[in-house]
Amino acid sequence: MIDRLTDFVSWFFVTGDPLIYGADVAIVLTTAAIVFVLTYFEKWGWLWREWLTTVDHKRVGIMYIIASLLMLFRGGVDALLMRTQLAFPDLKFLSPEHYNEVFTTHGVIMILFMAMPLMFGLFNIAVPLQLGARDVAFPFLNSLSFWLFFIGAMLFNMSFVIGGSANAGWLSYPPLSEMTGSPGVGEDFYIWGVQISGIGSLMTGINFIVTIVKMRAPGMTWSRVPIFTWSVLSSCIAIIVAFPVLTVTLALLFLDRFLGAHFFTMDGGGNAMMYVNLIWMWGHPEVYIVVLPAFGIFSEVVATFSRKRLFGYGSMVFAMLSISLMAYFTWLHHFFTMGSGANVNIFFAISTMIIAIPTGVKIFNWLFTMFRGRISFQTPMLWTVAFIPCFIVGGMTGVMLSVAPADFQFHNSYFLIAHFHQVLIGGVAFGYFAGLYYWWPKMFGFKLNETIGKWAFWIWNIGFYVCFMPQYVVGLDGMTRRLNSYSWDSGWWALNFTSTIGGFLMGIGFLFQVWQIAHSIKFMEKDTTGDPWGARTLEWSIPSPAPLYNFATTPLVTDRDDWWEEKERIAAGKMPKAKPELEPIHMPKNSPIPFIQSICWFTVGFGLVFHWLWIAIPGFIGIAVTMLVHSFNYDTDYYIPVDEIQRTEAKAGRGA
Ligand code: HEM
Ligand SMILES: [Cu+2]
Repeated sequence: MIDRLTDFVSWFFVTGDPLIYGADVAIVLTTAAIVFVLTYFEKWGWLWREWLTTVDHKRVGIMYIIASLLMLFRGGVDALLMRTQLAFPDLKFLSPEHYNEVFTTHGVIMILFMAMPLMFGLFNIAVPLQLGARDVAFPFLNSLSFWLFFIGAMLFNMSFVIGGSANAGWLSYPPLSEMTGSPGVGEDFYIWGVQISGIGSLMTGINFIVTIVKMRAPGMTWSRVPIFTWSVLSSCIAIIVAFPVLTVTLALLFLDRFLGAHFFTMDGGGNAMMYVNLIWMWGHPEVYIVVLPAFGIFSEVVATFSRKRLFGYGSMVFAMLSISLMAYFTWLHHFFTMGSGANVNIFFAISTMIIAIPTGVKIFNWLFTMFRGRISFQTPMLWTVAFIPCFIVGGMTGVMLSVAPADFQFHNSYFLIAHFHQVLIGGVAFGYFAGLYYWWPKMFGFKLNETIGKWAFWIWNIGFYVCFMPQYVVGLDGMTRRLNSYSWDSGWWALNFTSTIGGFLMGIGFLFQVWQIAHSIKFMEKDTTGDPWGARTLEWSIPSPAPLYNFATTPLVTDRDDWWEEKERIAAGKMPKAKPELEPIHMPKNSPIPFIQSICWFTVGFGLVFHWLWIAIPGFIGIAVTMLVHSFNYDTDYYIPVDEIQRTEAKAGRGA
């Protein structure tokens, strides 16, 4: 009996590595600390009422952002572990098996559990406010989406200490990811972690499309929609087309593993390349899904900090929408080497090159916006200005990769790694940082410290180039990706060592950002204007942080940069726009169901990972029951009375 128990424990928990034991201890200590703090300060009720059950888009946004920054930390530690292993030839720091796990978790976490939620956080913070709306179209669904993402991320992260991590790469190609290649539970954690959070992403896509189409303030015609909101729309259109493909692909892979189906195995009539096609039919649009909103952020920031109207608004919108369409015709550039023949490769090579055109248009628009502007280099603008050259180089190397015959040389080399980090860090991460700095005062009512922010910015940037430029060279010199070790005679040491130094510099940059946040909270300088940057769109017309109901009265939009024009009118001595009488505001009620249902999803995922139906089935029942309960709940809304609105506005210094 005891033997069986110890066998089970050593199989169930990951053992044998000091790193893991360290993580075990850290997890137990952190959990204990959180429980202690919440109990000591009697904060459980507050946590439950104000956060876990909230349907307020602003709070959901903040939760997304906190979770994604934690994931940035974990993904970053993974990256530094790999860079440490590669700092010298023949190092034994990470075993080959462990290295496989680390690049897999790093890739999955960075894209799906860092970039996606940080992006959704910014959607939630900014879009309803830019539209002059009370909330998103479906606040309940919004909260459910968040919890599905969160629980998916937890499930995936858990595999670090329970059961073992996935190790077949961030896209889990078969046959490696089939039972024969990966008999452990790591792949199943991958499938269910990504699957559950993916369902959440799909619902967010639907939610924001409906919000943007239906909830614009009166007067906000399509040509007056703020550019960030346009970028969100183009990203969400790509989401609702791409994510169902991911769901189906993962479901088929799961059937292969769980029931011994043969969708992707060579025996039994399956085909592994089918998987590769399907996953990239989601995967390529996915990279545009995460970068389009970054383009939107850069556009807002560039206009605000140049104190000029965005140059080429119409072409910007057209470029973004055409990218979200063209994203579907390029997926095969990820495997030109598959052997599908010259004609197929030509089609996908050309379609990929064509995408460079709308991207180039955007770069010129940003430059022309800055041209003769009164530019102020505050942190959001710094990230934007750094992004432009970085993305140009990343884009050019992308075009190099799209030359199909040349790709036979570049494919799966460090040249590729350098390229995609250049667009993912220089485009996506820099963009979200710009957005985070930009909207931070709107979220919390105070700005982040600029001096520490500038340090963080420079360290990140220098680190970036030191880390990734050598990788282009070492890639051309023949170093392949996912390589855990190399020898002295390869001649790759100096480049790799330099790259590792750059990686650690970026880590230090991240620490500066953490310090910056902590410092800014401690020495908080409250922003009482609600518009600390002198910005242009509606979200800056209300107090910071925005009151629960956002706008005391629904704004009437008469211009693209409505708030800027209003400020100009007032400065010119004209009357501000007349505001309608206050009326009670219709609001959605908080609900515990999204949180509870996500726990049921977790149970389902966990049960299916271990093939324990006795856990999975109650989870399914729980999902059905919570859906039913919510369907028959008619007590979902309430009104904020006028006197309460008056009091809130007066407190924020606004006579309504
Ligand atoms: C913070 C600095 C970062 C460093 C130092 C870094 C470093 C690395 C390294 C060393 C690899 C493994 C290369 C290999 O052995 O094949 C890798 C892979 C990868 N990284 Fe990063 N990375 C960073 C940030 C990011 C970000 C921000 C993203 C996405 C938003 C990202 C996405 C990926 C992906 C998708 C892979 C491929 C994983 C795979 O091969 O399955 N990385 N990175
Ligand atoms: Cu692609």
